[in-house]
Amino acid sequence: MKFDIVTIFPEMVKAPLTEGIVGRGIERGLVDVRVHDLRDFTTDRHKVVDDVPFGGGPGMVMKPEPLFRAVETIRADRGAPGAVVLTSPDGPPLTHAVAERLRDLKHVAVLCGRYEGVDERVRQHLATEEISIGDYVLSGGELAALVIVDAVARLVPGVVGDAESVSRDSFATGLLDFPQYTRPAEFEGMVVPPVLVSGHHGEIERWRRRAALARTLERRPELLETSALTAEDRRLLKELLEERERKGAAQ
Ligand code: 4F9
Repeated sequence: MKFDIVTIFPEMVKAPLTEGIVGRGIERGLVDVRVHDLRDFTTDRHKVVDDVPFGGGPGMVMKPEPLFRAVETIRADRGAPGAVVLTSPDGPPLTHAVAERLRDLKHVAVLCGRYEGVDERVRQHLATEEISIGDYVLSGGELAALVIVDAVARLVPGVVGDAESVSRDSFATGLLDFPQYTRPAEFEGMVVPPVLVSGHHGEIERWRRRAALARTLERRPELLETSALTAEDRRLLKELLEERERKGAAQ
């Protein structure tokens, strides 16, 4: 999986990529990330990357030429990326499905925007899509780019050691995760649900599925509309809803 990140703060982006799971993916040769300094694609003595907005107003706007030249250089050196993503709070949100789609493209360029603005011609004629990582403003798109790279890279086979853990992750399953516990079985009076230490694998699976459904119902009910539910899941959900009814009625 190839990534090319274009930024005015290359050092901000590079360090986190050397750590953790993405770092290991890079070491193993499964992920290849190049970070490009946008200023290297300017042609003026002062390496100017932004300018005042036409029509007036506060803030600066990122100039189109350096961004177009950066992507042109990436195309020449690394081949045409399958997507040119502009990080932007105006874009559709990053989801598991978006991360899977980008993973399948094998080569993604990410342009780190800034909220004050990016010349509209970049959005219309250079970026193939915009992606937001949430409804808040960041000082720049660098952290958003890192979030995108992390979410996509961990879906590349072999990057996460345990493939089963990736396919079982919440959002991969369409549900929130079930609660996890580790030793000790009792800590300061707080106990681990006995079924988990029972060794009954069938019962453990059922308990986990029910707990995942309960948590999703409680916190993110809208996810249930798009997750793949079995007949048994629907039966459990009905049970959970009835339980909720009874508890609600008792109060
Ligand atoms: C990008 C915010 C993606 C949320 C880019 C300032 C941004 C952002 N998601 N904020 N520049």
